[in-house]
Amino acid sequence: VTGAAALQPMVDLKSEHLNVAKISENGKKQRKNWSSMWTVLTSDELLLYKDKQETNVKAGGKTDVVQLCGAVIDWTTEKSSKKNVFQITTNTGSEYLIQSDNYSTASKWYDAIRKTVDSSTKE
Ligand code: I3S
Repeated sequence: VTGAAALQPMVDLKSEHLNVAKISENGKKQRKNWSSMWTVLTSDELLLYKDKQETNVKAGGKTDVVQLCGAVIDWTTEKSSKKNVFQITTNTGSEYLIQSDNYSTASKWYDAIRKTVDSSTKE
């Protein structure tokens, strides 16, 4: 899914601000830098925006795109001292930590992303 179709969020999950730190890109370790991102889950991608307003910008507004096909998602207590942190590792070797201080928010996103990983990987 590309372009306008990728901007169509799944209806059953709200877009929301989550704390995100990209810790490696294509297998190359990066310095951890947490930032609050506006996250949107589509049928096969997690879209990351600097803020909510950017979702209205059709081109170039996306800060990052996490490809969920073939990705692995797991809770982690080792990669951060923060609570409620899960990691997404993409099939190209990029690693993201995602966190919310609110457990129900974090687990709701974990469950939805894991389902999306499973369904997009089977296709
Ligand atoms: O894994 P680290 O290096 O302990 O992660 C911390 C750093 O990213 C730190 O930034 P500086 O390297 O600029 O000090 C952040 O402020 C911390 O939040 C990171 O640790 P946590 O445990 O919060 O993920």
